[in-house]
Amino acid sequence: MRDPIVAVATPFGESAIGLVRLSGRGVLEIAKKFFKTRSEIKPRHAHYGTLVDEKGEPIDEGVIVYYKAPRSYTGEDMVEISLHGNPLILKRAVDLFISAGCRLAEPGEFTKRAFLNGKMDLTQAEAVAELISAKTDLARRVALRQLRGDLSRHIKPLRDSLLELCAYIEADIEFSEEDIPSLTKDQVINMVSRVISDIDRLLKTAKTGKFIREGVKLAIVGRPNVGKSSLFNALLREDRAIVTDIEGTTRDYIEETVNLRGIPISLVDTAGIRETKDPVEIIGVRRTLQKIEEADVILFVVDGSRPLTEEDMRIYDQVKDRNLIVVINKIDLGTVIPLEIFDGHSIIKVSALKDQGIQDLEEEILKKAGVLVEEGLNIYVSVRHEGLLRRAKEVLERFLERYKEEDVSPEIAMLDIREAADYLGEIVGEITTEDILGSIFSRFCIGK
Ligand SMILES: Nc1nc2c(ncn2[C@@H]2O[C@H](COP(=O)(O)OP(=O)(O)O)[C@@H](O)[C@H]2O)c(=O)[nH]1
Ligand SMILES: [Mg+2]
Repeated sequence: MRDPIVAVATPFGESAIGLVRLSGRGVLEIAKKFFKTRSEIKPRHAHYGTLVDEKGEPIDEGVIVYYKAPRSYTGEDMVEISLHGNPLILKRAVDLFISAGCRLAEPGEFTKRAFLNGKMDLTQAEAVAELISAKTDLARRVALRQLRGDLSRHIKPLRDSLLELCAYIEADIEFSEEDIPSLTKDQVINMVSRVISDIDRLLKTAKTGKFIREGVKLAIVGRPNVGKSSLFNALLREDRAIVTDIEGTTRDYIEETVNLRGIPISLVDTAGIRETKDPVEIIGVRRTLQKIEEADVILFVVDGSRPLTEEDMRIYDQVKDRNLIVVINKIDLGTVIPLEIFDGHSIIKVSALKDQGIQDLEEEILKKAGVLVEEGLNIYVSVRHEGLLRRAKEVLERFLERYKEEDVSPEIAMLDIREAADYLGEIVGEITTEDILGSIFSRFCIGK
């Protein structure tokens, strides 16, 4: 068992209950020094008791639960003490346990230990953080499925079949003289091709997986007064941005997130990108340009009830090569502008004021972003998984290409297939390094 660690597992601030968590060698003894119960503490039982300081003075009352290894979250001996959620009390408790031999846990250290002790694999450990930070119900569902091992159940068989292939090839090398049935060239090609097509199926979920986790970035641009802020509010279904008929009202961008069918969409209402001498507005314009740069989808808004202006066209020129939706606003006033100018782009007509066409626009946003939420599909790979899947696929494709054409020596074939298997192993954490673990767990909060 590893050295004892301690942390507060609940958020900082006043709350009904705050939880202090300990894990590692001797934590029950450490806890008992400062948490006094009447009866003896039994594993998996809740015991009422008193937290006391070095002099035996009571600090708070609470409940302790002891989880004996290996039947705990981390797989080690663990103690969880629920106290009143006062930051002073919780800090005091942590300090006392530190004085008794604990060390303050690093971010994600409990979950890291759960991984190191084989309680969960790496995709499941990642899912813990995702479950905590999920911003939509879909994101929560996807995280929970990953936590339950759905992604691993797809990755592991792929890795296993590559390892099996390696074993065959290895047997061929070692017993080449003997009469052991070995794989035909076609069989090898089939096995590898099947793995590649399974990898492809997973890769197809990557884009949506990224959007489910990180959201789609959407920037609303257009000259002043076309109705950007009104559209922003209509998509948000509330009045967040100030709407006026005075030009340049929105001097800086405003950002809010809406949930479109489970995908968090972060909407940015931009300041009009116009030339100006006003120093405040200059900063707004600069920051706006940055937001436009980062956007996955851009809504270019024009006022359909008036002829297009030079300024409209100047802004259009700046964004026309991007992933763009042209929004013709104010259709309640009729449209006078020729739409051919925007040929090649999706065009959606709306009235932000009268709430017309907003649903069509929402559909188009998801389509433009490339979101593919399939009914019944329960895994969406993350950016980290995607990178490793791509590398595995590249290696296998390179191998197949050569293997089909020439006599690849079994030693070389082994190397390639082994490399691909290792990339898949890195996804689930069968293959790992301190660096990989560090970059994953440092993103966790303390106490998790
Ligand atoms: N008739 C009509 N007026 C609109 C519509 N959308 C916005 N407006 C009006 O246009 C003016 C400018 O709107 P605003 O959202 O502030 O434009 P922004 O400068 O592009 O952010 C306001 O008076 C709005 O009420 C619409 O769909 N129809
Ligand atoms: Mg505005």
